[in-house]
Amino acid sequence: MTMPKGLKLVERDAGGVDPAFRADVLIGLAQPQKAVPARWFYDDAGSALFEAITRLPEYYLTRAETAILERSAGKMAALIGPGRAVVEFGSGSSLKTPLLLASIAPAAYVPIDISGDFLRASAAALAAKFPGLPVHPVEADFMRRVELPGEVAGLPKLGFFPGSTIGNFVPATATDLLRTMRAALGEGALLLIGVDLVKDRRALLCAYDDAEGVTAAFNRNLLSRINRELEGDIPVDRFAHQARWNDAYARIEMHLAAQEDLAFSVSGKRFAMRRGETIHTENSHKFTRRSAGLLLAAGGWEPRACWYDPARRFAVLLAEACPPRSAP
Ligand code: AVJ
Repeated sequence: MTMPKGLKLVERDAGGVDPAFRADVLIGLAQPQKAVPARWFYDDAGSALFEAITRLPEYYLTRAETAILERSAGKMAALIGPGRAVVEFGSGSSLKTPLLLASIAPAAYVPIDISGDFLRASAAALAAKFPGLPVHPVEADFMRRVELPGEVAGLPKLGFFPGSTIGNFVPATATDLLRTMRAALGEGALLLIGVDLVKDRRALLCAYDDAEGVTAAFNRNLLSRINRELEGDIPVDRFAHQARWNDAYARIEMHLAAQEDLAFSVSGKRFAMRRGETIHTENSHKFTRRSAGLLLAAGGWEPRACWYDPARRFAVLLAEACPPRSAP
């Protein structure tokens, strides 16, 4: 088992806080529509709450995508071929990765995650499950350009971006991210990407507003994290979780709505909110096969194949890095 300590590319200030978190929160809270980027959900508590979400009856995404990887593994493997370095963006601690690794005979596995503890735990679990597979974890924010470990430099790559995480980004940012991935993965790379599909809006709203309130806790944890890490005094329990369907952009939005006029400070800066005013915390875009294909193409990836779960709630697409643009 090859299991190096891993590359660490996440910055920390004197208090152990990523300075990009402070900057994003202070800028986001100063906007007319307050907003904090969704990637800051995933501290250790947030990552654990997300794991709980994936087990909720309402949250079909994880089960649907796992079913696709189970039932279509053979066809995927035939198109992907053996000997690639699998580079997973935002590895978390999923069950999907072993399904993929077991079917394609990869040459190495490179999980990239911003949450160091989850990264190390899942990398160690995978290395134990696949003795002989070199595992090279990278603790990094994949939104910035990630330098891959030297050990996989000569190998063809398969990017793996499951979970419909691409849906968290507005189209301009999603396109940038796909281009960044293409640049990091190199010529001849493939990308296996999961996207949640447009469907009945009630089913979508329930998936983001579950009966047990786990998604509400996940949403509110962002405020607790701000209080913990950025010297905040936000009255967390005065905020209500909201899930909304934005039809123009085909996306679920999560917000935290102030239940009364209130004020708080973060990092020594004062903020005030009126009753009903919200902090926008997440977009989760939903796709059709065509809209996903168009986004991939805009990001420099040519869609090659698409698989669905039996209920057609979710899709996994395989795309190939476009050669540098020639025609038309
Ligand atoms: C991990 C980004 C795919 O958008 O469905 C789950 C996160 N947010 N419930 C999603 C999430 C609320 C999730 N992704």
